[in-house]
Amino acid sequence: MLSKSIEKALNDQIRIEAESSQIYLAMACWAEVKGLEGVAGFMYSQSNEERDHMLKLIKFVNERGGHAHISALNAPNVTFESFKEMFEKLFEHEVFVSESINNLVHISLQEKDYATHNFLQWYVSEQIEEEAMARTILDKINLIGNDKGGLYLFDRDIVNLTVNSASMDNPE
Ligand code: OFO
Repeated sequence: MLSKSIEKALNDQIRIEAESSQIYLAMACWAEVKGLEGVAGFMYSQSNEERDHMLKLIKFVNERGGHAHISALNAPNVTFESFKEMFEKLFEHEVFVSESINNLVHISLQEKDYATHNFLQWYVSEQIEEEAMARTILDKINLIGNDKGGLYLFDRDIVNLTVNSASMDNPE
């Protein structure tokens, strides 16, 4: 059975995951209208993953005697100066999500809720992967600089990143 404070903290995380999904959906749209098909595909897939993260939390809350709340969401940014700025925002957002997960882990330990603590370990690992992937992408973008040919290859190759992470990363 979840305590009221853990239930509230998990519900806050449900909203964060839902907002993450919307943020990446907006990024997918921006990339798609700019003709960056590969980047758009990557962002659509990220958006789906975030929705899965949200659903996993919803099921957990409801199964443990709580009530998952579906709440209003903040509107995401819909335009970006460049695809580099967009990926910087993605990285910053993932760092923010990691902090939020860490905070949840902390609360679960304080309350001696070991079931929630155990459940959250999946999110801890997930955040390590997502931050590492965002860092790798930013490194590649810095290498490309203003080279159009490099951007063409980046947009083509990011599709493989999507496929790899999707097959590695099926939330049950
Ligand atoms: Fe990428 O954040 Fe969910 O957990």
